[in-house]
Amino acid sequence: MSNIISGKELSKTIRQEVKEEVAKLKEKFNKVPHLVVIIIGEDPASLSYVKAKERACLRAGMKSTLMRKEESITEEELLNLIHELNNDDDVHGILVQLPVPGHIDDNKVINAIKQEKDVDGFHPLNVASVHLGTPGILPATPKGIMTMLKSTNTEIKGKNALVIGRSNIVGKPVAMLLLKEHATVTIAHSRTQNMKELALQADILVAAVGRPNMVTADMVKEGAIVIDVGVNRVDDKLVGDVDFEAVKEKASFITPVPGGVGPMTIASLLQNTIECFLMIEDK
Ligand code: L34
Repeated sequence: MSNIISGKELSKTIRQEVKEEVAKLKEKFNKVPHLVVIIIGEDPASLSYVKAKERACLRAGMKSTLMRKEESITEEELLNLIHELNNDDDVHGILVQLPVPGHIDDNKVINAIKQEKDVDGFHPLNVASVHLGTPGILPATPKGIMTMLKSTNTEIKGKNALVIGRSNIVGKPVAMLLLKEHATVTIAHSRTQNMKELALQADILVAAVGRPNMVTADMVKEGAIVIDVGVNRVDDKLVGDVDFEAVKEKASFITPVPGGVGPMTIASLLQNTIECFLMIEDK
């Protein structure tokens, strides 16, 4: 029987800490961190995520601007907007919600955001920091996952960690962060042949695939910590990548969906916005 790691509860604690920090920053600098989120198009899920980000910013006492752009925006127009925001002293963080429409090259967009304003940690220099283990802005979802793991007070050092998924946003960086904490890390993906065998050895299992019920109870080692990064919509219901009901009987800790990694992504974004603010204002 497992303990549920509530991202909802843990994120509340973090958001309260952020709120207190913002109040101190306001005293010291006479301004508060300002996050600008750009969203292109009308995808309802993306819209709900960015609205949640805006709400969290405002509740923490930060400034938030949500820029909604039409699907027809050109790459050049978007890059020009980013350049303007890069040069705007009133802006500390810039986030372009992904995915962007197919006619826009997301790499160009990510590269265009000034490193100090890269609250997502997607800029190549921030990506390099994760790989080198040097200070930098960590991508929000992996950062939230590490905060959840640490909240269990179990040792990561020497444990077998399996990360299923190799995306630039989650799989690759989370593997690097686990490695930094001295886990023995394996990255599995859609072409992995002995998935079950690898999974059964994992003390820490991170599923970031985007496939409902991909991780079943027969794949999970007794006592493992299971982190579910999936956000899949099935018949209007949100489910993760893990067969939660069955797996929770075997895991020592497990994260739910909703109320797990998602809220932690948002809380970590707020922490990153403070870090960017300090890089810009506290020189
Ligand atoms: N640039 N694009 C950029 N940065 C990001 O960090 C993201 N991501 C991912 C998609 N694109 C991005 C997010 O914000 C995924 N993501 C995200 C953030 C929050 C939540 C889910 C995905 C979240 O709060 N999920 C809630 C449920 C929300 C609902 O019901 O729709 C949860 O409890 O999991």
